[in-house]
Amino acid sequence: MNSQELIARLRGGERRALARAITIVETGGPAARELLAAAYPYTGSTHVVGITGPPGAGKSTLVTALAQEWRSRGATVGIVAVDPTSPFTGGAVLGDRIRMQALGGDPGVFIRSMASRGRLGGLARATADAVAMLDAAGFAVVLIETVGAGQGEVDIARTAHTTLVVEVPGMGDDVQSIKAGVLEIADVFVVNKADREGADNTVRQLRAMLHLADHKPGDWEPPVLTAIATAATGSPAIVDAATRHMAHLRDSGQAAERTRQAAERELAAAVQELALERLRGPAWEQFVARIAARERDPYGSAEELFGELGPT
Ligand SMILES: Nc1nc2c(ncn2[C@@H]2O[C@H](COP(=O)(O)OP(=O)(O)OP(=O)(O)O)[C@@H](O)[C@H]2O)c(=O)[nH]1
Ligand SMILES: [Mg+2]
Repeated sequence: MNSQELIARLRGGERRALARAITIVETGGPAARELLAAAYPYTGSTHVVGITGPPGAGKSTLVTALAQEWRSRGATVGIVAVDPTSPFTGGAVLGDRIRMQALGGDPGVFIRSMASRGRLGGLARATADAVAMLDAAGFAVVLIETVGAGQGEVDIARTAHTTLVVEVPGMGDDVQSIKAGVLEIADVFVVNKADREGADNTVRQLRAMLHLADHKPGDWEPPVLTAIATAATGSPAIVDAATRHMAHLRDSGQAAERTRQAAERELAAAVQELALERLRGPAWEQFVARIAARERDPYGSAEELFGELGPT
């Protein structure tokens, strides 16, 4: 089946075509590029929502509850669960399957787990490409679950229009530790496990922290909401906030600017991927060895490699 045909089937609602398309883009290479090119005209209408937070915060449970809330409003939902720690789709993912079981059998929901397979450009790239497939397939909302707040998650968050940062009560003084990185990417804070003691305190601390942050008039003010994901409590307010955030992005012109930035990142990544693929010829290892031995420098070597490509 060629790319055009696969995209046509995926757009026609064939789940197996969608699953196959995601596998292809996850693997990368020329086949992935061809597929992305065929899908590209049909992308750009999905609301992409990232959900991040520490291990065990209840992200998968919350994703399930939010997906149900969006479904009840008539929106179709794609879910991408990213596990950067596992080279395969391992144990955590199995747990997710169970957690997200409530969504099984709903044709308006598509769940996919992704793990790092050492693809060039990394997991963030593979995730963005998987999201593009769900986008082309017409899902109104795509939820991306990632653990923690490392650089990888920040990169993945850039794929999202709206980033929900999930915290849990009992952070205590640890509230300091979430400041870096997370504050910049959080559009909505969710204090999950609000059935536990200390939720009010965590909400207060987060609000105090946000109050100290730089803030210009007209900026989006990240709300701090509570949830009991296991009881689906708080989901309507969270979905409302995410929807309001997307409207804010559109009204303020930030959505267009983000689209431009994303386009530039995609172009830069494509150029990098293509350049590496073309230049990793027979001479590559020799260059590597000579650079390692300090006989050559990386920049001069790169220029020579590009020169060997000849004029195009
Ligand atoms: N008490 C309580 N437990 C919850 C709540 N939400 C989730 N849990 C429980 O917390 C545990 C972890 O939930 P997950 O949804 O797997 O958390 P996660 O953040 O996806 O975990 P990882 O993906 O492994 O990082 C499970 O046992 C859930 O049942 C909540 O609101 N209250
Ligand atoms: Mg999870």
